[in-house]
Amino acid sequence: MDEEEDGKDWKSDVNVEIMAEWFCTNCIDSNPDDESCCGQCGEHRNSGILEQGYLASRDLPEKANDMEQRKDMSDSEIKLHLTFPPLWTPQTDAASTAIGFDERMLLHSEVQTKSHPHPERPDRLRAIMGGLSAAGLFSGLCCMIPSREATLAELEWVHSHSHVEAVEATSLHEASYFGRDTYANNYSALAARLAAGTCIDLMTAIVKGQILNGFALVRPPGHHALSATAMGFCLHNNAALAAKAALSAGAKKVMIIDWDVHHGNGTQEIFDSDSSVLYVSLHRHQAGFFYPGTGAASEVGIKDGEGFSVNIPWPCGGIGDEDYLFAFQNVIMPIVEQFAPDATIISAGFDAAKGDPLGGCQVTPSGYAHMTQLLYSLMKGKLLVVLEGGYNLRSISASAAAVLKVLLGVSPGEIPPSWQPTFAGLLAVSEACVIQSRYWKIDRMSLLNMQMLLSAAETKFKENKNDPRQPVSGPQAEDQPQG
Ligand code: X5A
Ligand code: ZN
Repeated sequence: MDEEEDGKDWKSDVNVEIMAEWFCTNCIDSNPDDESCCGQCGEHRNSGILEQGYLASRDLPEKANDMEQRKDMSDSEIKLHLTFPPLWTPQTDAASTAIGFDERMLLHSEVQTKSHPHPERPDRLRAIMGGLSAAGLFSGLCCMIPSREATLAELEWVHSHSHVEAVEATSLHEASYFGRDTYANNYSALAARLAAGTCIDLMTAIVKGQILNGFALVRPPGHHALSATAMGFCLHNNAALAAKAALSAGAKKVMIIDWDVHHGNGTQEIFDSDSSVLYVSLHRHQAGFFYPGTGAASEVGIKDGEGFSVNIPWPCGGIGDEDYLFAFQNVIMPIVEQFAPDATIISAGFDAAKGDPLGGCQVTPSGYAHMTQLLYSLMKGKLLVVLEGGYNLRSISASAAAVLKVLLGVSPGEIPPSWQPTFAGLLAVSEACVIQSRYWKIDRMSLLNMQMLLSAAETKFKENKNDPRQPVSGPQAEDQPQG
């Protein structure tokens, strides 16, 4: 009543903004103003994801959520408002699962100058943290290790001095860029040091047996960061730093398995000639036309490191659980068993997940759980999971929860025997097998089996309009029961 009389409701048409589109909070796709649900992922425009629902970041006062106001808060004041206070004490029993997280990593965000929001956004960590809490996986089940900033000397374990300086220098500017897609603001260098330090400490605690395993919920991501270059949303290479930490804590052989949908060109480069670190990656490659373009099956490492890079390059998008698990069973696990790592790091991007706006693949939480379980069994639980990419909030929350469950000892059970690779998956896996058999024992029967499947599938492939995503039928389906 009052308002109407005051005329507060009335808007002059001078300042009315014409809102022609809105961006989905869940997947950042743009939608026309007259649509109420996202055409890409189905999220309702006002679903309240992050603001009210189970994905909300609890207890954070408005002040701490507001970048502008937060600038005036001291470090200790920000710490006071931490949603999840550190619970870890050095005597934690060795069966525990630790989470690494620090809300200051949310301060790294793109100063909005573009028409479209950047996919690598603070909400990613809010969504995952909220999702894990809602799944009941936090309280009582996990512990948190205190976050720590990596020192500049530690960053130079894998990066050049000038790279470290270049990243540090961004804190003096409100907005900087490394290339077109890798942004920094005043807080990015801090966030990147925290991400790296958290990974280093989790890895060290695992190798020393203080905790069983850990999940580093960190950003900015790391696997594209080269020794001298920030790129692909990555500033410092968190997984590579964790590998160095494992070596300096006494591990002799470290494995990094990278299931982010993009090839981890940074990690591969850093350990290219190093035989103490085995780098394994599954990624969408498309003959080099998918970002960042590297990661062909023929890239196997150089010098002493020859045979210590394993690439499984998907020829197209749309790859899902069946192909990922087929790769694990036929190339990855055999090689990992022979390498016998003392420490294993998963570069866990969730952008191969169903619904991801960048990846265009089909992996489900169950697929991520099975991959984790295979590595868990081999490593007797000793795993460090490091978050890389993943841009659909619901997909990454569900996937991270599925992985964490396995870390906590809940097995997803047997891999469904009905899972069969697609023609595209079979193509990539058999190519990797043939190349890697120069360095590792690959079971001759499974090589032969793959070759048979492949030639049978090739015929079908040509008959069925060349669809590389069609499943190939296993020998069971072809063999008629005898007698
Ligand atoms: C960490 C990650 C993707 C970069 C894509 C750049 N980066 N177009 O997923
Ligand atoms: Zn990625």
